[in-house]
Amino acid sequence: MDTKNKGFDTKLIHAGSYEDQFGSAVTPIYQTSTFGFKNAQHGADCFAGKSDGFIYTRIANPTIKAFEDAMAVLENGFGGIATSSGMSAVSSVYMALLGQNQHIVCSGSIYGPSRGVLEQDFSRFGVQSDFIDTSDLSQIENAIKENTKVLYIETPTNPTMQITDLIAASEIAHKHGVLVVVDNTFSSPYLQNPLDLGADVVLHSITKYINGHADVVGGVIVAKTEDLYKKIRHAMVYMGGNMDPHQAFLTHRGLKTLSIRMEKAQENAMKVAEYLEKHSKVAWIKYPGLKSHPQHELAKKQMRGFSSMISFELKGGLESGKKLMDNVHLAMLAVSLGGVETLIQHPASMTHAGMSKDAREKADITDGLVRFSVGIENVEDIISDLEQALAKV
Ligand code: LCS
Repeated sequence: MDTKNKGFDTKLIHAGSYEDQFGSAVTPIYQTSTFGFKNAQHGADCFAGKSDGFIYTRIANPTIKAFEDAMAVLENGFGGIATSSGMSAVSSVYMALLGQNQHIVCSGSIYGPSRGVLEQDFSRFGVQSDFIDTSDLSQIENAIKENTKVLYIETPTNPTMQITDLIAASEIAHKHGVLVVVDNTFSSPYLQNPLDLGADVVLHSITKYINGHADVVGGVIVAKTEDLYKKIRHAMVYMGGNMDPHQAFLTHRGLKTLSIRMEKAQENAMKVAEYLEKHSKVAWIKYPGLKSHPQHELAKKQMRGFSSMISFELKGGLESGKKLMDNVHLAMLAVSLGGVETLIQHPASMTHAGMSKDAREKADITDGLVRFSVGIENVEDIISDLEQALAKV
């Protein structure tokens, strides 16, 4: 269905849906590794790109394509590329856009492995990386070098919730011929469209808000132009990082309720953030929806809501944080985020444990920081769970 001039929710439900011979309401799971050609010429034409036919599921598959097409529509890009995990999306983009003796500038506080794979693995192939506070535009300007090819931004950052001005950051990068890649996992396209704000490539761990049900690991990339789309798809296909049809089916099913899940989650998050901000045992809290957040005004301008991720530290730091995490019952002590269930975790010893303490400190990931992913349960229950756990701290 052509959803071009339709609203976001209509796009969520109908983009990437195609009629088949049975009139299926949703794209079925095409659980097949390969596709037969009509004849030798058809096979040759498929490989030469002269025919649209499917070839082999690592290259493309109807169930995966339906999800990719939906994401391309939702992010206003040329095309989507679904991947086996969020990290596969991140690595495919690095692989496609970086080479020997080339340089990437990244937000300092990004998901630990998105940084680690550059420092520990891409560095072995001569890729150079620098990590800065991209919410400070002068740091971007200063970090760009002659050989810089990519500016990689998370906004809000995981887990420090810093917001980068995407329009201004993209202007600086483009002035120097640098491509802008944005990890939009924390916002989802419901709240923010980086390609509309100047970025060239947007990616997601769909494990989070896009799928939303804590039952699939996956990723997706959306490129703004055909050229970038082809480059990144080539890297993904050759590295073998494709999503599989069952993953794509579940993810596309989860995607359809993104708006209503995100609305409820962020409404809950605002109430939880207000509760924590007033609590006498809380030392500091970062939630973009609070006026106390340093980039609250920017978040209001750039995003259509504030999502449902909160970072905070208790007075008494790590020891108090551990007590809290050991005493919550409704909130699950687990990594991941953006699902229907509330989760709590400790970045310094969990998601960002792979970073050196020095790098964590520079990126404001303190030892006492606790990260809270607010779900869509009754908010009174989430708050009373926190209340009883905080009483034990
Ligand atoms: N980008 C961001 C912003 C993430 O938060 C994650 C995972 C990834 C990429 C990688 O995605 P994955 O391969 O796991 O699908 N973040 C996690 C987190 O904060 N806790 O557990 C996983």
